[in-house]
Amino acid sequence: MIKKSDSLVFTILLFFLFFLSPGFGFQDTGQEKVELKLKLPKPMFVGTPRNIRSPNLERITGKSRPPFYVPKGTELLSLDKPVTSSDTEPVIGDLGFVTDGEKSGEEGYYVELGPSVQWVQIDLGRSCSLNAVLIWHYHSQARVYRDVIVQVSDDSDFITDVQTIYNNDHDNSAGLGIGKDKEYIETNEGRLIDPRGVNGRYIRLYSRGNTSNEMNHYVEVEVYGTLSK
Ligand SMILES: [Ca+2]
Ligand SMILES: [Ca+2]
Repeated sequence: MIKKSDSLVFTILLFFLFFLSPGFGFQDTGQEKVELKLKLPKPMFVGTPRNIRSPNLERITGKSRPPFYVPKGTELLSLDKPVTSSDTEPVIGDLGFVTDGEKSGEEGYYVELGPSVQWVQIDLGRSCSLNAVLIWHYHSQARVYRDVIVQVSDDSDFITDVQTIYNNDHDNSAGLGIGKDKEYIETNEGRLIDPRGVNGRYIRLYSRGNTSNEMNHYVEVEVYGTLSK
């Protein structure tokens, strides 16, 4: 004979088996995640730089970035997409370098914009749900770019509906508001920003010089996501 307490235990067990079964998606939002596969350029320097001083710099671990997971179906959206900039006549290189897929740290692969606050902007062509943004400013030398701010909008002028997905301007020297993110040293890994699925057609990236000089540079920016429904 089955006791009442036994059947209760059985019911609880069934309950957990159902909710924890694969595919139910109880532990997240039901969206299957896969590792984001990246093609990294070869490193241009080795070792951990120790001579860089900056008040908002993240702790240097010397470790490589752990795998990053994105919703299944996420793809590279930015390749060869049009790029505009606050500096319409770059000092070196071409704005097209930002999305041409070339990420080498060698000479001839970066675009150089003028000093002070400058931005580049990528037009994805239509509104997308964004799952990862990777930035390589310049990785042939250990340096920190100032006031790295990344925004997403459906407005090409970034006046309305602007969402900030990264801001390491801790003292508001770029004038776009104080950010809580940390400054970091450029490497061949690029900087990975998690936009957490925000929607937008345009991505705008700001900077204000770097620890080596006053200029602003981009080797490549990659934007990963899915087309918005
Ligand atoms: Ca490039
Ligand atoms: Ca600042």
